[in-house]
Amino acid sequence: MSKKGFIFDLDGVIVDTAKYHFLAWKKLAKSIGVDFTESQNEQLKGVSRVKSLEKILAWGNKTISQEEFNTLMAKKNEDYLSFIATMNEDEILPDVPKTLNYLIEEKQPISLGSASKNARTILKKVNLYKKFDAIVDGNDVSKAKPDPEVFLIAAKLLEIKLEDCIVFEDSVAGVQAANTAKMVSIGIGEKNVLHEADYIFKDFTEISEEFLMDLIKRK
Ligand code: B16
Ligand code: MG
Repeated sequence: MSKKGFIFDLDGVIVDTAKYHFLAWKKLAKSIGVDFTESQNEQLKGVSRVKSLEKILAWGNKTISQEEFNTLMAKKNEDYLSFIATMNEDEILPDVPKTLNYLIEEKQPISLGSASKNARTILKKVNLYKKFDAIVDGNDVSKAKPDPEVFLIAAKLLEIKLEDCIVFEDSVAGVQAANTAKMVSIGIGEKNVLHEADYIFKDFTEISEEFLMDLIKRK
């Protein structure tokens, strides 16, 4: 049986923490007199904490000192951590465990590929940590999505060629990163937002075992 490398983004793919990032950024932006829209929020998905704050400041035409920047980043993370404090298995998105279990049964290597520095904490909270052969998160990379670094490291750890890797992503930046790495990109979310992906599904309930098997057998 051939092996492919299956790489999962975390926020918005495995768990719906995207809503907590949104709430925390909204609160922070409001505190400095900046507002942003839902569509601007799409541009924050998959993007590192530093890059996200830079974008919000640019939207609000704000310049601040490095010290203030660091304070705001810490504040955002504090709020975010308080939102995720009570997370448990109930917050795993539909059919994610089913998909992971199927791939494990089929002996396919699986990695996390997330921009979040909180990824390991979250995976442990929702009890999925042990399902992954490799974990690459915001602590392991120096370049944020859409740079493909996070997925390149995942492929290396799984010992799978780039073109044999399949990435599940909910963000535009992440889909672009997967495409740049010449991996198969599977968008999880809205068609009009993720149109650059090779395949798009609303969520994992739309992904059949036949489809996963076709990916495994793909030449
Ligand atoms: P943190 P993903 C990303 O995770 C989020 O989508 C993005 O909104 C967030 O800013 C980024 O992680 C950094 O997260 O502040 O926890 O380090 O979607 O790549 O799993
Ligand atoms: Mg995401």
